[in-house]
Amino acid sequence: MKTNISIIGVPMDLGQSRRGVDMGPSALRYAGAIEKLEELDFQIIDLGDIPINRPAQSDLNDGSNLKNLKQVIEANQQLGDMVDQEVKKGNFPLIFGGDHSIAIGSLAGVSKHYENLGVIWYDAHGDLNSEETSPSGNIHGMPLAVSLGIGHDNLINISNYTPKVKPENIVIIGARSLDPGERAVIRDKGIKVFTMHEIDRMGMSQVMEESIDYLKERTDGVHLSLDLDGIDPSEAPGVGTPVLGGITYRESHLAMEMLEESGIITSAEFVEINPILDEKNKTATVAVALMGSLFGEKLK
Ligand code: HAR
Ligand code: MN
Ligand code: MN
Ligand code: MN
Repeated sequence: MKTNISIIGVPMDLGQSRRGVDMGPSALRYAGAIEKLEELDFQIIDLGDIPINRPAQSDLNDGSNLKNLKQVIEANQQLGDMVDQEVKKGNFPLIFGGDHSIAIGSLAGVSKHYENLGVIWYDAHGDLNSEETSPSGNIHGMPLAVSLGIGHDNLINISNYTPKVKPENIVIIGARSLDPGERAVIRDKGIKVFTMHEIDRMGMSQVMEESIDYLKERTDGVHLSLDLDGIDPSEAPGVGTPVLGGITYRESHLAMEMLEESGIITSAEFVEINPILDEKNKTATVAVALMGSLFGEKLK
């Protein structure tokens, strides 16, 4: 029997400075995410959107330079608890962002259920900054570091344990904008990265084959964290921090199909869709198409 998919929307835009990404869950629903998954014969449990506590103005509320720290912690704690419950019930958690800071909660919820959780970070960015290295103070540039146990105490200890993931269980795909501090983390921790350079040279097929083999060997579950800015802005324009020279739609489609064939993915999130910056909901439409591939749609 197919596992049920539990959808959790996180209308969060406080992990960065441009408003609009809070509408991501609506955009995904409007683009037909649920219908697509139902067509693929999954039982969908739509848990709706979790409430986000919006401050009157952008808050630097604990004297750190982390924007909206308190709200980001609250939302991620709640998300972590919900994801945890769904995994306990045997459901597949599928999280609709929201900015990428919500990966902190997703990983907090899934990670304790696995001995060695793997993570695929499909993104133009590394999201490996900390308070010390961040050029922006935006927490959406930090979730992978936080999950490794690097960062503010109250972020790394969400759900009361740290770290959520080991560096050798991570594969970053699509990186093309890495800050100096992020490069240092990648080097020091030995994180596996397929930058756009490798995708160009090897082709997506080989990148995915190697990623899947690598994760299969060492993990017992894999969370796919898909930031739509990993895809080229010509095809996914509705994102807050577009970076030229990204992964194509076709390559992404292939990547999702190969992940589906491998059977390694046990939870996923689609983040950073900003409908205000989009062209006729194109980016959410791309995301829904990729969900289709990830969950087994093949045109025959
Ligand atoms: N690296 C930059 C920072 O930390 C930009 C991060 C942009 N992040 C995302 N997530 N969109 O991938 O501020
Ligand atoms: Mn990201
Ligand atoms: Mn990104
Ligand atoms: Mn196809």
